[in-house]
Amino acid sequence: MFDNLSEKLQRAFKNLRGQGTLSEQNIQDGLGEIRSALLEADVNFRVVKQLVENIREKALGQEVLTALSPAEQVLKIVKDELVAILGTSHEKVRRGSVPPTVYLMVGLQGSGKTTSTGKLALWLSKQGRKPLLVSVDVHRPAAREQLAVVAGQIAQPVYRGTEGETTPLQLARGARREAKQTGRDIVLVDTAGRLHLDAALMDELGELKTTLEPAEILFVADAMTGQDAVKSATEFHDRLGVTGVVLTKMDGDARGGAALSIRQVTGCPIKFVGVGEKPTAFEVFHPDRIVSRLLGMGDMLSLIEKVEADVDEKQAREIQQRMLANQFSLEDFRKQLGQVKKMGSLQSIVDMLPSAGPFKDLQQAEIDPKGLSRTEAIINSMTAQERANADILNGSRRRRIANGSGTTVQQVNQLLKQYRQARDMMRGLAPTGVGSRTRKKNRKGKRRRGRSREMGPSPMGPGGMDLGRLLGR
Ligand SMILES: Nc1nc2c(ncn2[C@@H]2O[C@H](COP(=O)(O)OP(=O)(O)O)[C@@H](O)[C@H]2O)c(=O)[nH]1
Ligand SMILES: [Mg+2]
Repeated sequence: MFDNLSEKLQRAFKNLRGQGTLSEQNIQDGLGEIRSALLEADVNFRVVKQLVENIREKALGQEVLTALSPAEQVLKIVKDELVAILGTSHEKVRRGSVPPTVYLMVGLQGSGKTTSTGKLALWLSKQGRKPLLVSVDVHRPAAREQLAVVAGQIAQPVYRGTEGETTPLQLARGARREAKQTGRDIVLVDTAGRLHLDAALMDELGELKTTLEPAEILFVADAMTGQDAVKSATEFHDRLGVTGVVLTKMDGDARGGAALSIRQVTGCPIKFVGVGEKPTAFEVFHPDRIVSRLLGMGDMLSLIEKVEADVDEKQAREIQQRMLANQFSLEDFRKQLGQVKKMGSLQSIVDMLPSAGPFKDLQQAEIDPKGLSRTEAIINSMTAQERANADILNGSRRRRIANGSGTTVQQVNQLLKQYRQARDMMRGLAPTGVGSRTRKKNRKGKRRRGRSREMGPSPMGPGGMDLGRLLGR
């Protein structure tokens, strides 16, 4: 998330970086770039205007601090302003005064309400709460069934209603009664959505609000819809008084501007973000962390923890030894991919890196998890002998491997080509090149830099190996 914005902001700061002092002119230039970066990231234009104005005022009024360079000074102002918009710490969810607490999940159809209801229930249950789920979409039985399936996946109870309960209100009341009787302390109400806002839906939700007195009305917004999400957030908020926002699909190529805009335009805090389809792909929203990431500072601490926990140092060293001895086999290649997979989504790791410095090109590497699995499947279908010595892989062996791994002979050939390239590259590096700073051309002809020595053993593979190249990108 936020890739484009942080890249643009980085560029704006880079241009300022060469300056000795902050003059009105170079602030002006930098602001222009910040402005267009924010607009391109789909931040609402009014929000941008306000933000840029605030930054200008602060930057101009700023004394020239000797401890900070002009770029750092502006960076700090921008960071403070973004944090001011998003809030400094995360907002806790509320509890009702009488149990069970009720939360209403509202939003347009397809925004991720049902999915988020399940995610939130799972999250709450991990906090020691006992949720009961209920869908009040009486118009679409499939919608209610979907919630039941979601509840099953996370092993939380769902209220299905009795025969006499035909209205949203009756269903919600029924759920509340059931929660009381069965000792569930929070009822999550998944409401009906529409493709567009209409009066009937608003009346229905308004009635639910009046009767149930929910502690939270969470507006579920699809981050990918950008300014449309901001518009519907405003409408829902005006009508219902939204207490918090769940921003979904932040794992997609959302430009991220919706997050800044919704908060600024409606004043409603973002409480959670959805980062995938699985029930666990759900995070408490931490504005300060997002801002650091947005500005390309990276969440280095979380990254370091992740790398330390997941990489098998010993195995990495063994592979390195074999590389040095020119014995890098397909088996080693596979082990290495295994390590990459163990670290979870590579993209989530790449996201944590600062978008500047040695990692810059990695951000664009776009590692495809499907490609990783395919590569593993192909190598798994080989015999030990074949893995040790790729040269014996003739046509009929390749056909057998393709069949066995559910791939095509072309894909097997492609993998072998990648492997050979990787092996040859290592031959070129060994014995002195391994572990040192290496520069080489990737396929697009752009220069790409491997991990530098200062970073220690690479999580992607030992010795500054170029992962993008290994994966044939
Ligand atoms: N990638 C991704 N997909 C999501 C996320 N949240 C929901 N979805 C998907 O969005 C689609 C619509 O979600 P759903 O919960 O049915 O939306 P509803 O109509 O508002 O209830 C489904 O295919 C979900 O799997 C998310 O955070 N990331
Ligand atoms: Mg739904």
